[in-house]
Amino acid sequence: MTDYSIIIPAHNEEKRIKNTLINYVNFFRNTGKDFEILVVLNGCKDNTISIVKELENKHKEIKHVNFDGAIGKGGALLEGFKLVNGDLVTYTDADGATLPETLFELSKKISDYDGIIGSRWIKGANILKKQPLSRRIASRGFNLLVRIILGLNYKDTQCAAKVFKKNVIDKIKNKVESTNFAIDAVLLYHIKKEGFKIKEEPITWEDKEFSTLRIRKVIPNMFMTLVKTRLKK
Ligand SMILES: Nc1nc2c(ncn2[C@@H]2O[C@H](COP(=O)(O)OP(=O)(O)O)[C@@H](O)[C@H]2O)c(=O)[nH]1
Ligand SMILES: [Mg+2]
Repeated sequence: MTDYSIIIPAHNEEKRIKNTLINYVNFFRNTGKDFEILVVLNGCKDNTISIVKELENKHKEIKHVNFDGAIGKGGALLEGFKLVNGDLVTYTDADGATLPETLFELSKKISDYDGIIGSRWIKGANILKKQPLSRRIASRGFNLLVRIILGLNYKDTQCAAKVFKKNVIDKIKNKVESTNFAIDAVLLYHIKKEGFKIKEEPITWEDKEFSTLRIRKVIPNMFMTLVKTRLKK
């Protein structure tokens, strides 16, 4: 039995992923929980794959899958959901913005909820380093769109610190299509539609350099994804 599945989507992460994987393995070994870390890669043009393979050979908890197609962050998460077995299915970023202890503490608060999502925008959040101003503005704009288009009442759908019970993921994984950065909001939309209870909790978080997200490029796609998600029966 696996207690925790930790999915990490990764694209050109040679500068950030090694520390993150080592921190996660070391931390979770000390929790005494059974865990697996699944790195879902696609389209890497740098050294990420060999870095991940090397760590996979050293640490039995780390696995990876690699896809040729441009499946995006969303597609990577959806592929990851098909492959994991943990009682709790969690995901985070390769950049290490969410520390393993933060994800673990979050998961401990799940109790009767079906999922628990980390939030940088509710009272009590501890932001060690803020995102650049342009990203913070985009974040609030996107949050407004998520509220208007999807009717979700969360302050931060996009934070890479999510914990769900396995049955939640099993129920929705085949209903979700988004392959881009809007995946978080789309997942939460379907989860709400199924009547699951999700709690938003403040977390400790630190912005990291070398973001893979180019806002001007992705915002139109993310917007269209929200609209399509809402219009689909
Ligand atoms: N597999 C896969 N992962 C991706 C893709 N684009 C972004 N990611 C990963 O998604 C996560 C979020 O990206 P990140 O650069 O941290 O975005 P930010 O935190 O919003 O600035 C990181 O782990 C990225 O490596 C993609 O096209 N495919
Ligand atoms: Mg990130």
